[in-house]
Amino acid sequence: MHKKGFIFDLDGVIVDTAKYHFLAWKKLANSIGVDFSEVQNEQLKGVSRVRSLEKILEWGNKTLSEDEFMKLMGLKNDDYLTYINNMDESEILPDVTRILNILIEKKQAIALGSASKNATSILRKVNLLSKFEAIVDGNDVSKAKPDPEVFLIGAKLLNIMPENCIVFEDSVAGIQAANTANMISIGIGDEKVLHEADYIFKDFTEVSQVFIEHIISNKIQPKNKISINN
Ligand code: B16
Ligand code: MG
Repeated sequence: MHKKGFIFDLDGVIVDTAKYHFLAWKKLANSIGVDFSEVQNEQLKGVSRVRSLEKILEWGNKTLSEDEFMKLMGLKNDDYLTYINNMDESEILPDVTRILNILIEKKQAIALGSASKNATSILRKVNLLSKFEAIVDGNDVSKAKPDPEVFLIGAKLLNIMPENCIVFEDSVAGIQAANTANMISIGIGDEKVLHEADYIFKDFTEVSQVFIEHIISNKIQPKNKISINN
């Protein structure tokens, strides 16, 4: 049996913390007289906290001193953490646990590749931390998605070549990062948004055991890439 590296994004893939980021950013933005839409919010998914605030300020045509910028990032995170503190296993997205258990049963390598600095505490809250062999999060990277750094570090920690890794992502930036890393990119979410992915599923209920087995045995190749090493 081949061993592959399966790298999961967190927010929007394992748990729907994207909705909490949206609520916290919107409240923060509104407090400085800026508003943004759910369509604009797509651009905040998967990108770092710093970049998120930069974008919100761009949308509102605002400039801030560095101190104010840091203060607002802190306020947003404090608000976000009030949502996180109430999380439990019931917030794991449908069939995530089923897929993780299939991968564990098949002795595949599993990592987390998230931009969030809160990733470990969220995984602990929903009781999934022990399923991951490696965690790469916002504390470990210097370049945010769409830079491939987060996934390349994940592959390295798993000791699996990037072309033998598979990324599950809900964000455009994350799919681009996986593609640049030469990994199989699997979009979880809306196909209109995630059309750059090799494969797209609405959620994990659509991902069959056979699909996973075919990836492991190299029967499924990336659609958007020229070749993959077996
Ligand atoms: P934090 P992911 C990302 O997580 C979110 O999608 C993105 O909206 C957020 O700005 C980023 O984490 C940073 O999160 O403020 O908790 O450090 O999707 O890469 O798991
Ligand atoms: Mg995400």
